[in-house]
Amino acid sequence: MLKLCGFAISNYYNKVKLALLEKGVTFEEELVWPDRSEALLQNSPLGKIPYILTERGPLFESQVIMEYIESAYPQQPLLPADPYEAGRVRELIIFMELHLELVAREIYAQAFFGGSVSDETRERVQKLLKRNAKAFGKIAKFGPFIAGDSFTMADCAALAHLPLIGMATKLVYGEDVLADYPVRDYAKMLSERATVQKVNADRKANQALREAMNAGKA
Ligand SMILES: N[C@@H](CCC(=O)N[C@@H](CS)C(=O)NCC(=O)O)C(=O)O
Repeated sequence: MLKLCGFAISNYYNKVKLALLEKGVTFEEELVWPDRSEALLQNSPLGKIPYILTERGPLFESQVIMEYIESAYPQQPLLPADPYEAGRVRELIIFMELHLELVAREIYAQAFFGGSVSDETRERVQKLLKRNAKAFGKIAKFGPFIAGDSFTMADCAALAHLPLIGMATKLVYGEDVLADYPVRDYAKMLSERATVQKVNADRKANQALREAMNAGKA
C-alpha cells in the first residue's frame, strides 16, 4: 500500500494528503521528521518531506508525487481532461510554489520559529512578494475554486500554502500580502469538505505533538 511520509504540520505534506483523500486512494501515513538521518536521506536526498513509498520505491517532491498519483490512480481526477486547461491548473501550482511560497519561506523562521531574519532579507522578500502577489491576481480565479468552477489539484496546493503565506507576512510585516484576495472565505468554503476537515484535525494534532516534544513532554 502506498505510504505518505512526513509530518502533518507541513504544507507540502498536506497538499499531497488532501489529493490522496479527495481521490479516495488507500494509503498509510508514516511520521517522519526532517532529522537528516541516513534513513531519510535514502528516500529524499535533501532530507525534505513529503515523500511517498510505492511498491516500486520512493518518490519525493510534492508536485512529482501529485502527478504520479494522478496517473497511477485516475479515479476522481484532479486535473481537467483538456490538456490546455490542465496546463492552466499546473501553471497556478507552479506560480504559488515558486513565486509565493518559496519566497515567503525565507521569513518563516521569524514568523513561526522564534528566529529572526536580516533586514535585507525581510525587505527583499517583501518587495518580491508584493510584486508576485499582484501578478497572482491575473491567474487566480477563486470562482469558487482557485482555477475556476471545479476542485483541482491546484486547490490542494492553494489551501496548503495561501493561508500560511498570509499568516507569515501578517506576523512579520504587520500586513498580509494576500489581503486583496478572499483567502479566508476560500479556506472556509473548502473546510466544508470532510477531506479538508481530516487534514486540519491531523495538522492540529501534529502541532500539539510537536509542542509537547519541544517542551520535553513527548
Ligand atoms: N519542493 C518541496 C518542498 C518540501 C519542503 O520544503 N518540505 C519542508 C517541510 S514543509 C521540509 O522538509 N523541510 C525540512 C528541510 O528542508 O530540511 C516539495 O514540494 O516537496
